[in-house]
Amino acid sequence: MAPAFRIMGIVNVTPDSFSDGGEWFEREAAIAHGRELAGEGASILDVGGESTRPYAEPVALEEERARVVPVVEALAADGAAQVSVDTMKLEVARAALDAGATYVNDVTAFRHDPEMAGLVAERGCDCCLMHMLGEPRTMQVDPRYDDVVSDVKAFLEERAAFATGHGVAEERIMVDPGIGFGKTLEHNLELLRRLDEIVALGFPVLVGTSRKAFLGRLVGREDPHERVAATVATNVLALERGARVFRVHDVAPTADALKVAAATLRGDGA
Ligand code: HH2
Repeated sequence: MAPAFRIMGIVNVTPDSFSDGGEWFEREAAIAHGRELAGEGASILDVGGESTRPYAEPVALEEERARVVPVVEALAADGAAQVSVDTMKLEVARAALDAGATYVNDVTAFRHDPEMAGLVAERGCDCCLMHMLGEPRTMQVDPRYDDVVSDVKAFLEERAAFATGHGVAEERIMVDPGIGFGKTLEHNLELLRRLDEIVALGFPVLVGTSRKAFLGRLVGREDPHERVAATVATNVLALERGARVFRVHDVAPTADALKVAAATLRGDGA
């Protein structure tokens, strides 16, 4: 039987967290962090060099490539987990695939760089197509939908058709409702509540709720590090509704919770 879930551990190579350590420290810290997450049960490591947080400023191509490639190379060489690159830039994705990544996580679902679809097709790698309203700099400014679930579903269907139309094999595609990307608190909760409707598209569904602001608002926690229990709650509910891949910062508690949830739901893990 296929595993009930996979965990995608988040490996950020962005200067915010290790600002005064210089480039080498940042890189070595990211590699060590990725190894730790694989040890805790992440079967995918998602390496990103550009923040997509609301209002974040874009990072230049050369800078992003220089951040991401050495980390991808080291983690891919370990062979402990599949390595994903979290980028919307064609050239960064290509360089990461050359360095051993086998998964492209593009939060624009090939809209920023439509040639990304051809690259994924040519390399035969996995990809995630995520819904986002607008772009990171502006997406949280008054997002509106007719019906958030139907709108997101139609978008994902269209992007999956775009990908397969460019030669990406259906079994290489995962879809993601893009929690927090141009959504209010209510939109996020409705997407999670009705996630089975996204699952009905037939592609494995990935969800990324980890430490996000809407959870902080719900439980009154300003510090993202204190949103682990809130994150775990969303992931258990998403598993129950059919999600298969969970993008998280806190792999160990998520793995424990999902093991228990999967054993309860499927009776296969005890
Ligand atoms: N969320 C973020 C980044 N990439 N990719 C997918 N597929 N789904 C997501 O929900 C998702 C994503 C949020 O990124 P950011 O705000 O940059 O912070 P972090 O990477 O620490 O989560």
